[in-house]
Amino acid sequence: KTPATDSAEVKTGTEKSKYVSQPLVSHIYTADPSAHVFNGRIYIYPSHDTATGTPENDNGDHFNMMDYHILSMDSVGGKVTDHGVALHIKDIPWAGRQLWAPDAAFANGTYYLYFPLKDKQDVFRIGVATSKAPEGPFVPEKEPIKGSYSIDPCVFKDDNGSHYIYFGGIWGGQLQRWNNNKYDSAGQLRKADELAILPRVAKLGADMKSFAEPVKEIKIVDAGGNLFKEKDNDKRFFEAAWMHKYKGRYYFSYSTGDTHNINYAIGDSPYGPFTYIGVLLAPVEGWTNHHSIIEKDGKWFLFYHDIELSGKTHLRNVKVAPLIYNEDGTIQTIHSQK
Ligand code: FUB
Repeated sequence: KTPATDSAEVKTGTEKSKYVSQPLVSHIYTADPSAHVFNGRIYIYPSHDTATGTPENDNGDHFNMMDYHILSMDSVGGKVTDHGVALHIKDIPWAGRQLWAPDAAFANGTYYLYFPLKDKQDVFRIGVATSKAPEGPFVPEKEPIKGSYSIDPCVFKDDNGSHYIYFGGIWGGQLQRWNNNKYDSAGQLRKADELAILPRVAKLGADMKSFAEPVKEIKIVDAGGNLFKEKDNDKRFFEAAWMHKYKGRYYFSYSTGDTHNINYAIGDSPYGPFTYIGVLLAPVEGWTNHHSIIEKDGKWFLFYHDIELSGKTHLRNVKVAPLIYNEDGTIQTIHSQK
């Protein structure tokens, strides 16, 4: 396999960039890559997909993952190291099933791994585990984060040192069961003409293991300031929140799930509102689309996944592509399909 960036066809100065990348590793299946630069090195916190034989359904039961492996590399295109099992479900006291898309952060001289997992009542919560090394192994807290729910945590550090956790996902991610931060097992998906369900954010406490405030909804609006409806399903939030900052503005990006885009919206506060801009990553091979964005040595990169290695929607492989901004701060849509 050629290194990821060497085989790139990147068109700059146009509205779109075309890029064909290679799986970063092929000895295990990996997905949902949350990338960070720690100590000058790129660390990727992915899901570890495995073929458990769980039948496929709309709740994503077939994504029945048991552990996490952390990957790292010096630079994009460099050798990728798999650091082995960083956290296993058997070591999490409150675990039911399904370790989904994680993220990580560094503070207080400690690395924190945030992970969604169903508890013993089959309700998704967000857990946290700690390590003195970015690659783990991580030791989980005995309980999930108090007040946490649903899936796909993304932890963002703002320039003033505050950390915010973004999360949520509808359908199998159960966000439709949470209204005003209260659980309703009968909670329904929205009807076509109803306003779409919104992603969530909370500031983290200084201990990085608690929410410092009640969870808030995040507004994603169109150019006219209107919230999207459920029928706007090529634009509304589904799952896979990611936050990054570029030239002082906050970029909230996310998957539209059943329409398979990664979209982005820009705002002036970590809490939003965020104004919808467009598609950042066009649909990839496979049902899910999930990404992260980092800057390394002055260049920006998008980490994402597809199913090139397996052809199966629950056995994915992570990839990376360059991310290119236009002069006005908009991002050129990445079309990764060959
Ligand atoms: O990997 C399991 C789930 O699939 C993630 O939590 C979602 O974002 C989707 O990628």
